[in-house]
Amino acid sequence: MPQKYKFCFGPWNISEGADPYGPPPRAPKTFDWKLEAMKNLGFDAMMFHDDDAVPDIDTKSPKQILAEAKEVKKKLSDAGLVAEMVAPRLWFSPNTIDGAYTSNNPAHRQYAIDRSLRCIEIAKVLGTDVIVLWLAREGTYMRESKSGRQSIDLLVSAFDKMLGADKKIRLAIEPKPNEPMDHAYIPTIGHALAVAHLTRDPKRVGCVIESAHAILAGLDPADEIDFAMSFNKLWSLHLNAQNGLKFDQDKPFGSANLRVAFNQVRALERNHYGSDGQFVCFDVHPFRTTKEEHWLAHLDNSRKTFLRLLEKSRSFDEKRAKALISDRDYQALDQLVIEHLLG
Ligand code: XUL
Ligand code: MN
Repeated sequence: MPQKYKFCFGPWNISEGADPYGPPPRAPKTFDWKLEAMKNLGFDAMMFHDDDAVPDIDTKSPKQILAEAKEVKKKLSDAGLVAEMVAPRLWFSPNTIDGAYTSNNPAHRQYAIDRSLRCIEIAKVLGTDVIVLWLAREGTYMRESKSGRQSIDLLVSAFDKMLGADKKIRLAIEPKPNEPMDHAYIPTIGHALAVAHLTRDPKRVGCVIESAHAILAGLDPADEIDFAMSFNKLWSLHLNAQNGLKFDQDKPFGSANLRVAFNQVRALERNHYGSDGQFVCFDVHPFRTTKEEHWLAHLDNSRKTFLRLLEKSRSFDEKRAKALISDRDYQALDQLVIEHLLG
């Protein structure tokens, strides 16, 4: 049976277009507006940061946080949607200016752990066991400011506290090699899966691949997918596109390089991604110039492109490809792929 894919995005993917050089070109939309948009687009699930579910989370009591999370859960259910994951947003607070779990300030490290435990409580209410950890500021702007060895110990100790707090949750690490940091401590899927083995429950530590992050690390996202899925550790996926080694662009899926996108879809197919309930999420943003009336097109287009590439993957002449591989005629194989993509 061919895999049927389920699709997802997060409220931050309907973004206002702010960049460091000028004001946002679009005014923010409410959570309810975004939820309605997601429903109308026919997506299946929403990704959350803890404060997407409970805004201004640091000013609220645990009781209030749970009450607001319950309201969000009800809104989701009423819209026929589910929560795909919750991620602690550990990079906005003044307490995480120098990193979260690896901050040089012990009080700030404690803040990061407390906030992560609250995030787990929110995930339980929203009905997901996946906690995504994008380790935004776990790294350095200058190498001498932190010890890499101590930072790995601190990361493992933080993960252990989360795993100990709830026996069901799974931690999905989302590696990224740089931005906002010069160098991050968990830059690739290999790093994420190696660190998993230092924790108290390696079975519950896996990963999320984001296409753009893999490209920023100089890797092919399709190889990262194959690698993670060889360990059964790909629990979520952020598809998007990235034009070379620049800032993290989060372009619509397929936008920068159709062949790289095609190979990601092929890797998902051969590994039966989704058969354990995983979603295909698009961590994409509108182009900065996007007008309000076109605000959702990057999400719809990413899914459209994914589905077109799925057809391309399923109709690829595997027999011919195999024969060319046996004959070591990679020039003809290259052309076979190009002609197939050109249609
Ligand atoms: C940052 C990024 C985040 C994570 C979730 O580059 O991709 O949006 O996906 O925290
Ligand atoms: Mn992402």
